[in-house]
Amino acid sequence: DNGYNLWLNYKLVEDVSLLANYRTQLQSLYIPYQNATAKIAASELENALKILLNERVAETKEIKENSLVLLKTEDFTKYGLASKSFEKTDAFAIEKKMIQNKPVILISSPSEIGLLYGSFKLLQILGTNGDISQINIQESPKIARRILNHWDNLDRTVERGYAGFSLWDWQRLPKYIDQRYIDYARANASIGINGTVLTNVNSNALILTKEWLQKVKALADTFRPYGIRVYLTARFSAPIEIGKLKTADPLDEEVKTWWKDKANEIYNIIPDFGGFLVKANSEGQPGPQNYGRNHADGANMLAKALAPHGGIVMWRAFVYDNEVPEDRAKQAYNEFKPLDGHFEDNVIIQVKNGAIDFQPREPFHPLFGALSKTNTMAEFQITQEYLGMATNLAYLAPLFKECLDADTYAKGKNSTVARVIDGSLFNNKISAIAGVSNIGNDINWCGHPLAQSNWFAFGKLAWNYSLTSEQIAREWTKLTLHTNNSATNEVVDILMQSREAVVNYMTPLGLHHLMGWDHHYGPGPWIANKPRADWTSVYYHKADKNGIGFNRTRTGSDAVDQYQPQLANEFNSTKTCPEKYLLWFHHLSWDYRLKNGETLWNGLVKKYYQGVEEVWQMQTAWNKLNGNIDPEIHLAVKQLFSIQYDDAVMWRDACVLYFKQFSGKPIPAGLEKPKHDLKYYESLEFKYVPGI
Ligand code: BDP
Repeated sequence: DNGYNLWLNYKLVEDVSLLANYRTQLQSLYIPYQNATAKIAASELENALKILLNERVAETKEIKENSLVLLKTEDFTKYGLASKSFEKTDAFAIEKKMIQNKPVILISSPSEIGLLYGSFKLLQILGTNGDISQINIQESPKIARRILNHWDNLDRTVERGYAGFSLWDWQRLPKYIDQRYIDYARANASIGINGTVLTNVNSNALILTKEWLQKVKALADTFRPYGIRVYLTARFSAPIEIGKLKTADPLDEEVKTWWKDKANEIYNIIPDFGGFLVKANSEGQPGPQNYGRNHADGANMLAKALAPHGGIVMWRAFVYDNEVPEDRAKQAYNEFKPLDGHFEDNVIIQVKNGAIDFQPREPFHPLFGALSKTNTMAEFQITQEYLGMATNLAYLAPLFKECLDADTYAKGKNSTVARVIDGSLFNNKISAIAGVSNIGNDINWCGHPLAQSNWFAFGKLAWNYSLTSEQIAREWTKLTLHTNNSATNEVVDILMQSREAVVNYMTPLGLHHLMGWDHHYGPGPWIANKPRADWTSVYYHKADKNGIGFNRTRTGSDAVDQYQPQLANEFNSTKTCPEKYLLWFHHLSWDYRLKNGETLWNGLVKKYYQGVEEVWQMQTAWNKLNGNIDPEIHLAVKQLFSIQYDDAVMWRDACVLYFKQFSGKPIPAGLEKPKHDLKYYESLEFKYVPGI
């Protein structure tokens, strides 16, 4: 198994009685629709059932006993069914029903795409050997737009991509439709993802030219029947670069007209185009501030161009200007909070899960809940830029959920981030969630065979953020690896501890931004003296002989007060600040006592050692699974764990030795000593790491 089939890796049901039960209930298929999406649902079901049941479940022209029936709700009365209503058009139900006095399993939805989602759901139930005898489920997505962000460049390199080159073969588009595009769409539809931004946020205006839009159209046409809309990144200076205008000032009439015309052109070619994703005035990208305008001026100008066509603007809050702030964690809030209420209805502010930058652990971004009059969406990074790329295992559902489940207190208790972004807390018109894709043209899509679980988890949580990380891990494992019960438990345990292990050997106790310069792979707590202070590590950890940590309390940068008072107070005091965020919010002496009575120095060092120990545990547990997992996948992951172990030791030793210079204290007794000195780690280069 080379991993190509992802979680659509169907296999004959092994349990003989369960197989017999499935066969009895799924004897034929009835789908009275002919559009492309319905045909896909039929063929997905037929193809999968042929493998799962080792039997052909053929389509029939009328409903037979024990068939699988797919019906849109608008046709219920025709079949003598009581009417049923769903809140969302892509919702679905799967239930045992009598139709025309025949027992059937009915998948119903207001739309064909809902029928496709329901079909995939049923296949997932069968693939995890669920009971369908009394099946009765109803599902409705909580967030309307569930979007992958590809940081793919037009030359097919992928920014922060560790799984090969971009899937989009621009050179052969639009005439050549790679099977890969179809398989990509299938995988996404099977987990409810319904949007894709094809291009990098550090964008190239070329994509908006006539010739390139034809290529985009070919992809949009391919994805459409799978319910996936295409979006593009819009380079703010495009009117100058491809429009030959002298300015890109958002208040300039010619500029406004240029974008209106561009939107008209795009919608002529791609009628269901989703809209633009914009990174402006951030890391050198052009934006409205170049013309003395603010983010609302820029976003609204684009929004007005898209509005007549139903398009949206996802305007990123990941911004920082040329001035190095005292605390970068405060910048996005400072820029966007005053603009709350100034954005058009079809603008949504895309906020990273944390205020710095996709670190192994960050408290949730204070902008969540702070914009009560503005649509807000979350951006997660599925690709592991800061968590060991595609060599280290870090199952990210726990990271995603830490943010989604966090309570902002914006409207009292239970004002979770999830309720901000699903639009329910502030009654927003649009709701969305984005994940920066970890997908490339590697045979197994994501580089690390187990990193597919992160794509899967993102889709599952985007659909239903109430699922637990463990439920998702279990489902992914069974569908993908076909493990028996005890092996499933083992794999789930490995997945569930993996992200915390990475936090422990990279950035425990609230530390952040300790990674090596530019590549972001290995350790670099010593990084200093770079073009901007907030691109260095010393800016963030502030270690000196007196202690370590960023003082974001009221005696420091006061970032705590960007949160609601309950949280601000909690974070502000060492007594109540969760230890996982301790050094994020506090600068503390090396002798500070942790909750377990240890000194900060000893506790910090022990966390680093614990991280390595946890990798060793995962590695050992995985090695024992030999024989229970497909050999190709087992070997691949085994080798990756051995790399991860060495990486973890490197991170631990480099960080511990580096901080030891300041603490002046020994590594606690009983812990193995680093094999090299600090100089050795400082001299390591990562020339062969992709993405540099
Ligand atoms: C940073 C990445 C950089 C991205 C940037 C962003 O290092 O490659 O362009 O995020 O999100 O973490 O815009």
